[in-house]
Amino acid sequence: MRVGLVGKPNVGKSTSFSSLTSTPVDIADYPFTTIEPNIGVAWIPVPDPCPCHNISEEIITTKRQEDERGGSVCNPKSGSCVGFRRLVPVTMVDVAGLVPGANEGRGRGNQFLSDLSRCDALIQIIDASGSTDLDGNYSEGEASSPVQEFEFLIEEIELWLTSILKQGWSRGARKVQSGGDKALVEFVHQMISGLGGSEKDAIVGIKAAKSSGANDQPWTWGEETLRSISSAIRMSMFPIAVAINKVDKIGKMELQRILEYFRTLNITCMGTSSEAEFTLDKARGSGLVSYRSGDHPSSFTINQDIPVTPTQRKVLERIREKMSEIEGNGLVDLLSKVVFQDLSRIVAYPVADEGKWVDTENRILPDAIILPEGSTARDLAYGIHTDLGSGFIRASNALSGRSIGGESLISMSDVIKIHAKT
Ligand SMILES: Nc1nc2c(ncn2[C@@H]2O[C@H](COP(=O)(O)OP(=O)(O)OP(=O)(O)O)[C@@H](O)[C@H]2O)c(=O)[nH]1
Ligand SMILES: [Mg+2]
Repeated sequence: MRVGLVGKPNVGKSTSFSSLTSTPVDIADYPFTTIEPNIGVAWIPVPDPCPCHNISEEIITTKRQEDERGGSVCNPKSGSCVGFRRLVPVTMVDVAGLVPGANEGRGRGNQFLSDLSRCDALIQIIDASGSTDLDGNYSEGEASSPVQEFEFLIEEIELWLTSILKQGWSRGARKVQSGGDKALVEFVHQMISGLGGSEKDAIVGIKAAKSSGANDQPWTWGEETLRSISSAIRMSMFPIAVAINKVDKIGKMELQRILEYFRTLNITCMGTSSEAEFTLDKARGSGLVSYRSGDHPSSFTINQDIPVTPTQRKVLERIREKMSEIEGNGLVDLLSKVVFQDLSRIVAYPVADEGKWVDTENRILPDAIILPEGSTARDLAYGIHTDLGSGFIRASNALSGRSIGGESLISMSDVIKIHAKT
């Protein structure tokens, strides 16, 4: 799972990245602070409780009541689980800012878009305060609006995709004409596969061309038709959610107005203050505050056993006051919505022993694998290891005890043992 942070320069992409991944990166109040992409891991809670809450008392040695982990008894190889709230990893990519005209070489040009290859979704960080223009420079009055920021970004990504399709389109489309739609889809698939585009994305693109009234001689298709293909491919390959950032600089009504706009477009959106979350993440790192990632940013507690200076306390209380006005639980919550709602991902827990739910080293539910909805037991096997996929014989559902075939669908929170040839 890979999610890219995009937007015009100077909006808080790197601040968001740093708070989500607890990784220090360059952050500054001018455009193009980030040039090379930052890559890190964010941890998001699985919406359903970890199956370790279903483990019978007979097979665990740790007593739940005595456990500081709120009853969780699993042993995640990575991440953690407290109170049956299991955290799974999402790779985050923070790229350079995008400016209008990037497709013609302005700013960093299109180079950075290649950095987004293989991202499953994008989160656009938008500056709610509107204090900088689309190039990220401060300007008098309202320099640019959230709507403008959103529209130009979509346009730039689509123009970039169009320019990729345009390269050798008519020659390539003519070459595959005897193969019909199937060959045309394959031709488009090849062009976008380097960016992580799938056959499904190519099918969606060709369908869009047809329904836009394109003729049945694809090699004659012009800019407009290729643009409709790009638009459909963009929506399929890079669904976009929006973080209305820097909400600490605007009023509640103004935030509601902006959110309303994106909601009518059916876009997942949330008001955020990545600067506040960044400060809280640092404060948690140094033990000053406690909170669970994904809970509301005003819900932190100031720890009593560590001395907090009056200034620190003032800053923290100011954050609490400002954040308490905001709906939604911040960046981790937004990321969870992208993964589990927009992308409909599920989580399955493979084990080596379906009776004890452990791996070969006796670790309880060590792995949590994120899969697309509609994945089969065989897909899960491939998701764990290619050898397990190619040697797949059958699987068993550890909850029901039933044996299942390779084509059986996996559901959220399934605990599965894969039987494979070694
Ligand atoms: N008030 C406020 N300032 C913020 C917030 N998030 C980021 N900033 C500030 O905005 C400026 C730009 O932040 P960055 O994270 O470097 O922005 P960026 O989008 O990565 O910028 P580029 O890499 O140049 O494209 C910095 O001064 C941040 O401190 C926020 O939520 N509120
Ligand atoms: Mg940056």
